[in-house]
Amino acid sequence: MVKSSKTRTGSRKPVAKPAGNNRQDHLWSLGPPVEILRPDGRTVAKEEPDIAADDLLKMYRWMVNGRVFDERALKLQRQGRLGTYAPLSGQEAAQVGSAYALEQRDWLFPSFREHLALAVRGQSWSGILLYHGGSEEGGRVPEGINNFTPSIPIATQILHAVGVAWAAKLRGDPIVTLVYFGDGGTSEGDFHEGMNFAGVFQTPTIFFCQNNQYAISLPRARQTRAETLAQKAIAYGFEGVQVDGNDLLAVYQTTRQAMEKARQGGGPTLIEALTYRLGPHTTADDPTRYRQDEELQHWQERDPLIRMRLYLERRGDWDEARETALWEEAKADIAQSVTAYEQAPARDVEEIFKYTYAEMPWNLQEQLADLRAYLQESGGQLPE
Ligand SMILES: Cc1ncc(C[n+]2csc(CCOP(=O)(O)OP(=O)(O)O)c2C)c(N)n1
Repeated sequence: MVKSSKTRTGSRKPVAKPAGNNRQDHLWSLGPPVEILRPDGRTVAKEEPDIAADDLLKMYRWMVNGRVFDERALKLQRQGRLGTYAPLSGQEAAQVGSAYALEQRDWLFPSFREHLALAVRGQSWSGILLYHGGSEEGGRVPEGINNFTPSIPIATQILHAVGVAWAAKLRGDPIVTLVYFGDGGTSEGDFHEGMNFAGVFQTPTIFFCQNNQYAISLPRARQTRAETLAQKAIAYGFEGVQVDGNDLLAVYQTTRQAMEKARQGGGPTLIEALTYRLGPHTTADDPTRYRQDEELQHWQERDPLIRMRLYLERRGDWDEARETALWEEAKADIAQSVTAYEQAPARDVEEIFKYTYAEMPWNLQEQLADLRAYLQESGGQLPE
């Protein structure tokens, strides 16, 4: 595999070891973000990265599908046909490059914005819509797909990912876990506890931070005084890498390297993917209240889809006709998924009480009884 001309966080510059300190050799200072593709679709290095043409096309297809899905989901919410939804546009390279790099046996732990990563791993778009439509069915990950369900409480999924990785290590099961979280997630205690545990026990975990520059309205600069989020790994004794998160090839290559290292017993890696959320935080948010138009424009020019399309065209693997056909196919596929979602049988409202505990605790039993009494009185009408 061709190395980017830029390198992993500090693999060039080991931090000086003060006398008497028992620091290990695996300490890194900061290097520039890993980059393979420039925004104009040209590669940073002369040599082409060693990624099969078929994989490049598949990953680009996923990115386009993700964009089409995202735009459609946003409209469905606006039309009252979907519940609250967290858009992913702008983060396609970060999600596809990382999810595609994993093997099927590996486990993925999403937060609430990784719809595309879930789809890359085999979950259906209609199932993902069911989740956002409030159906219990949407929370069921089909057998054989090693994705956890989305975690809404920020950073809690990090502990799950480290725990599963540790269990696998103890059992001698050569799997890797990858956990997504945002820049805001790095301020949670769960992040630090998970990172520390992973460092001490050398768990095969990839901490994948999508630094999309905001935690709702809070900008990255207010999140931490640290120059990068990747450098937080240094405190826990393992490698932290910053990567251009809108560069599909750099994300894919960096994640693969972290995965191979983890599988060979090399322990965890923190990857900070520098990206941008082009849309609102969720459908309940208005980003014009805290972001400037110029900033949005700056990132629109770095749209990960444009960069990849230009790259494929330059390689001679792509043209206008294929591009048009791909978007048409993606729109048709997503339209079918929307139909499947809307035609799914309505679920019983009582299900919301049923799937969290093997035995329903007393407080849920009381609430269920209250609901039944209410429905009897209202003639089956739910409250507005
Ligand atoms: C423990 C917890 N605290 C607060 C919230 C409310 N909340 C929802 S999203 C969010 C910001 C998350 O930002 P970031 O981690 O950067 O992820 P992003 O939304 O940008 O993908 C907050 C504070 C929550 N869901 N969970």
